[in-house]
Amino acid sequence: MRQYSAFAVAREALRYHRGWERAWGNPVPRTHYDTLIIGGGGHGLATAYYLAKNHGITDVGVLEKGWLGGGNTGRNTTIIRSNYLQPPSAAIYELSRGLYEELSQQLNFNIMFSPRGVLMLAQTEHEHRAWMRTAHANRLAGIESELVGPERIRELCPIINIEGPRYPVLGGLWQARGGSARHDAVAWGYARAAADLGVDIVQKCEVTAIDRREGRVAGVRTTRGTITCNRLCIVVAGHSGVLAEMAGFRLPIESVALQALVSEPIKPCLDIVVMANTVHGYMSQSDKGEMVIGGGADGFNNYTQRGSFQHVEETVRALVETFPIISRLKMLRQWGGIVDMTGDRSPIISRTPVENLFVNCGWGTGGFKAIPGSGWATASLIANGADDVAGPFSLDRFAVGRMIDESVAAAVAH
Ligand code: FAD
Ligand code: PYC
Repeated sequence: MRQYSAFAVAREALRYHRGWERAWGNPVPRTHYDTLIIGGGGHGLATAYYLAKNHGITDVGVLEKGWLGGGNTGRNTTIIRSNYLQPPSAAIYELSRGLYEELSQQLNFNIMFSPRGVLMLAQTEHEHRAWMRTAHANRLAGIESELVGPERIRELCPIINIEGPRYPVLGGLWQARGGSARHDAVAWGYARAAADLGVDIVQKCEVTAIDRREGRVAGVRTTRGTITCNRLCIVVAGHSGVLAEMAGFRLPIESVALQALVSEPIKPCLDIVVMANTVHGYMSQSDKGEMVIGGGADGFNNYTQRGSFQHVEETVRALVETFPIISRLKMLRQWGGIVDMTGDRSPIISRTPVENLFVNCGWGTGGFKAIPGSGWATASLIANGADDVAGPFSLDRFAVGRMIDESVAAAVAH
């Protein structure tokens, strides 16, 4: 693979950009791989990349039923932070945030990481206490975050209505090194770097059945033929329950729509990410000037990738209350993704009842920020059979009651 660089851009400019090669290939799927990954979202692609990069396992196929990043990875609002409460979460999200800082250089692909800072407002006494507890826990875990008061919030975000008609802003949890990145660039960057190391990325290839032999995984049947494998990892977010059923076991996952919308572009007015969880809305401004807006998840299970109308209304009402200057904006577009929710709002990275079949899911409303760390830990679990970071997120926690409760840190109403 040729390096992307300023020189490459200059060279191509001189020859009408005719010399760029494909970022990744379009291989016909082979009939056997050592390791198969189902799902070409950020987590599946990052897992493939770190299998090759960290463990030298390159006989890997990634099977994606649609296009890369066409699931939640390309539908999310790109918030990156690591200010979670419990030690296992702090470990994986901070690993991830740290990897994001270097990812453009590591992948030689500009993922437009923008550490602009993430502010989570406290608009009730209860929320204020919760963030105070999180700030203490973060300090113990070595994560930089701080509790800030209304004056500092006014400086960080002049457009905020501090007095608030219903919920005045009492303070907030500020993570200065949080931020955002370009979501589909993360998928494309991992895909390109993994393909360069020998991984086959196969799009338009839906897995329709999972074959087992004597309790072990044997392979998959797909819309492009049968493929055998030694190891299989299911990384399909909202469709995890469907794939687990194909393999003969059940997951403690519910699939619900989470939606987002963007406004028409306006001049720069917000240079941080703000989450107002009491009123159920959050907002940032994209490089194009659009206000990127989201709220809580839908209240019923479904697979529609749309979201319900009343949620748009509720979210916008909450944000107009918090940022009155957006009241005259027009909505440009709206979309939804199907998120995979666990009861404790923490992910599952685990072996399964089927030998050599692994699962990575349950990221719910918050897995974009986790892509690098999750891929790193999942690759290590697959390669070595165990991993310290992934360990606490194993499936058996639901059987023995070792929950990792992140319902507050998840920060999106469910
Ligand atoms: P996906 O990106 O969904 O990838 C799974 C892939 O599996 C899909 O491409 C799908 O086509 C494929 N697949 C499914 N079934 C099959 C099959 N049978 N065969 C082959 N392929 C199959 N997280 C944050 O950290 N910050 C945010 O600000 C944030 N905002 C969000 C806003 C919205 C509106 C949504 C919907 C989500 C948000 N999230 C956020 C959550 C985040 O997007 C997800 O947790 C993350 O993208 C999950 O990545 P993934 O790779 O696991 O899943
Ligand atoms: O996990 O920070 C998050 C998040 C914000 C919006 C959706 N998820």
